[in-house]
Amino acid sequence: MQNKTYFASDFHLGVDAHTSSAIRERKIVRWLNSIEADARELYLVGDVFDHWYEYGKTVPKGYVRLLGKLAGMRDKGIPVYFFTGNHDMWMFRYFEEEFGIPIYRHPIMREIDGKKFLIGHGDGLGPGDHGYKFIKSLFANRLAQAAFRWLHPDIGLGLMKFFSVKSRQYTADESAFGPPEKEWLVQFCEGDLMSRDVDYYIFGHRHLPVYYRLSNGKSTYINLGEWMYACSYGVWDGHEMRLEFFESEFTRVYGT
Ligand SMILES: [Mn+2]
Repeated sequence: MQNKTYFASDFHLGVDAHTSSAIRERKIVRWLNSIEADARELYLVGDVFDHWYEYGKTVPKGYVRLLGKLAGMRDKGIPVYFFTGNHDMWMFRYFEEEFGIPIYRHPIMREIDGKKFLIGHGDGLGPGDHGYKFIKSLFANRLAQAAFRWLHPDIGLGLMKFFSVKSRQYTADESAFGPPEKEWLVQFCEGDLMSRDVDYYIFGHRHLPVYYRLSNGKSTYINLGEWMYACSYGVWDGHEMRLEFFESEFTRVYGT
């Protein structure tokens, strides 16, 4: 029965980490094979690619196993939603046109089985993240995007890979889970709850699997973690939201 909603983020394909990008891509496809039978929807919540740029007539080499798998899921009628992260902001029309996968650049509200979900990559939200907010304003600039298009792709994508490593240094998104007042996304959720009602906040970007009960006692902030080490993902089964791990030796959940 297709009654589960799946969420994952931060695959960072294109960069080698604990596992190489090629091994990780195959693992992600195995995960998608394993969830396909009961998946009602799939949300890929940003930084799927470590760097990406779409030109008028061409896209970066590689990732064909993942793209083929996503195409197959879409052809079977499973909705897939894609969010840009800080590393793959320059995704444009290709996913919509080729796969029927919409791209979201900002958090969206979704009602699923009567519960309210706010879903987004989580970059640049909350009080901090200043270095990153500067890079984001540069990358979101239309003139910069248009100028970049005129570079030869070998040069342009090389530059992107360089900036992608820089961006990770600025965002320092792999530091340990701090006290709540230091966690920008916890702060964002607490502030956001003052003006509206949300049951689940689903974010990536933090690179730590987090399951954190917010101070109103009923809302939850979930961070999906990443796939360079933990291979964590979120699943909503109609009653509860869980964090799970796929073929992983790093199974720690923070904030609980
Ligand atoms: Mn990331």
